[in-house]
Amino acid sequence: MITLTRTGAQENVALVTLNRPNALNALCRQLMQELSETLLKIEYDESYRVIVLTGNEKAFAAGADIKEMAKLEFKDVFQNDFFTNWDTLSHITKPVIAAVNGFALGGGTELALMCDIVYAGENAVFGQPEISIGTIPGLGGTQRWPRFTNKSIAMELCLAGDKISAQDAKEVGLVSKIFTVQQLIPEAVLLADRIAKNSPLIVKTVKARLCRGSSINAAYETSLSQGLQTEKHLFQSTFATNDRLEGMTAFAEKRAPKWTNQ
Ligand code: CO8
Repeated sequence: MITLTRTGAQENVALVTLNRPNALNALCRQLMQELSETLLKIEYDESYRVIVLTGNEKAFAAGADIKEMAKLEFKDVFQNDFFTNWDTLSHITKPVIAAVNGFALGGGTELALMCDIVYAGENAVFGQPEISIGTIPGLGGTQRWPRFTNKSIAMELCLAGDKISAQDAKEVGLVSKIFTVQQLIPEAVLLADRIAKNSPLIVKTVKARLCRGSSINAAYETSLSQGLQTEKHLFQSTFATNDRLEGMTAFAEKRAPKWTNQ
């Protein structure tokens, strides 16, 4: 249900494809287990620098598998923790770009919200329709939407279950760029290439939860003053790396930097 393809100009981009087309990539337990395993494999393989997460042209993911969930009782989701590992994506320290064509609903939108950058195809549809099936977002939707946008938009999405277009998603700040359906993945891979040519160590400092600190992610998880302090400490810490010295020296010497990841 998950395909992993090595791609990019330097063959260091992991293209992870949700591959359950008959159910519009609905997120069933097996798919999420395979996704979690694939992401962890990429996380610990140094030859991968950046991840692009995508689906197919009709669906990124139409949400959690409603047919599978319909049978569950409280004890299954609480005591037996049916949804274990469903949030692995949010713990990955390598940059993740979502390339969203088609439906990204419920858990599909929430996967996109967990990614660092969201590119959308012009046919993309986002939304939190859980309310219409008698439940609420469970993979972070009620928490991340207010941080990405504002209370009013978050409430509208989660209370009415409205679907929004790629253009709307760009206007509210979830999506950074929109492309044609065909151009979406090539453009996401080009972006991944631009990220991958930087020092992995410094990329990690921008993105990752190093000792629970991070730079951009801190903006979503702390107050402004704590976030500014985290940024300052991480900025200072780059001066303990060779890659910071190399990057600045290479600029002054008008040459490309040679990263050693140290
Ligand atoms: N679950 C299971 N099957 C699905 C799902 C789904 N979410 N979405 C689509 N499918 C299946 C359909 O049942 C259909 O199967 P079949 O051919 O066997 O009948 C097939 O995919 C094609 O779907 P449609 O015929 O419905 O295609 P349409 O183009 O007519 O409609 C829609 C596309 C609008 C996307 C429609 O399928 C739809 O509304 N899907 C459900 C969307 C939804 O409500 N998603 C939210 C689910 S709840 C959720 O995500 C909560 C996440 C919280 C997780 C918590 C973890 C801790």
